[in-house]
Amino acid sequence: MGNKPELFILHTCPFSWKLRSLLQHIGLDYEEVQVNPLRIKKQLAFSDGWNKVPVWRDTDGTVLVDSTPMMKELDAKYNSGKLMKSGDEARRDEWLEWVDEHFKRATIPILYGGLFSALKTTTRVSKLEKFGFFSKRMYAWAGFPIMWGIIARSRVKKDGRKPKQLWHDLLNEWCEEIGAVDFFGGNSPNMVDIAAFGYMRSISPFSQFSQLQDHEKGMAWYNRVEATLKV
Ligand SMILES: N[C@@H](CCC(=O)N[C@@H](CS)C(=O)NCC(=O)O)C(=O)O
Repeated sequence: MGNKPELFILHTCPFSWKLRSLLQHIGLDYEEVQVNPLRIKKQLAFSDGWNKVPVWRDTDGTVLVDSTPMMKELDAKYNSGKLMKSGDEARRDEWLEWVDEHFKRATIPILYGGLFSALKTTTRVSKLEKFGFFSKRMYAWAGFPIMWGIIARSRVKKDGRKPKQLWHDLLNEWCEEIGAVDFFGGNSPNMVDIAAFGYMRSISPFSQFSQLQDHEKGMAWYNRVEATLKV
């Protein structure tokens, strides 16, 4: 344990991006610990069997897990609960659930939904994550048939839409709900904006992000949220 709170992450994990976005938005000083994807269990042994990133460890040893509850707790503890404040709690909760459900499901298809796409993504993941020397090479080659062939292909097939179309449909629905104001939260982002932004931002290290950038309104909102980050 250090003298700063720590956030254990994988660089390419969408849930980790939600937390990083929240912490940058509220401007909290913390240490980022990038775990080795093949050593998660060992490196997160203190998480009491959770063994998934992100995990938060405070300087007093308090451990928080699971991205959405974790974001709520950190907002309450370090940001006077401002991001969860809402004049319409039912709408906030409904859309937080909507974002968690739909944006989460859309990340794998866009990154791994095509054979070439999956190969590009796993090569990039192998560079961005802290693998060991051999596991980096092994993942770049062995990871993509697994991600594409076993996980992504069936999801794309089941949905029936091209991954880009899926994202554009979601962004249409999202922007429609936001309406004429700048953010879901009104004049400033609230928890739902930050969660949605985090999922979208997790695509940004990959070339497939350009397919999201084609959505003009969605990107205008994305850029407005990005401008509120303090780092
Ligand atoms: N519900 C969790 C999901 C976290 C999650 O699935 N993280 C992935 C990386 S994106 C992970 O750590 N997987 C490792 C494993 O399941 O062994 C959250 O929102 O934090």
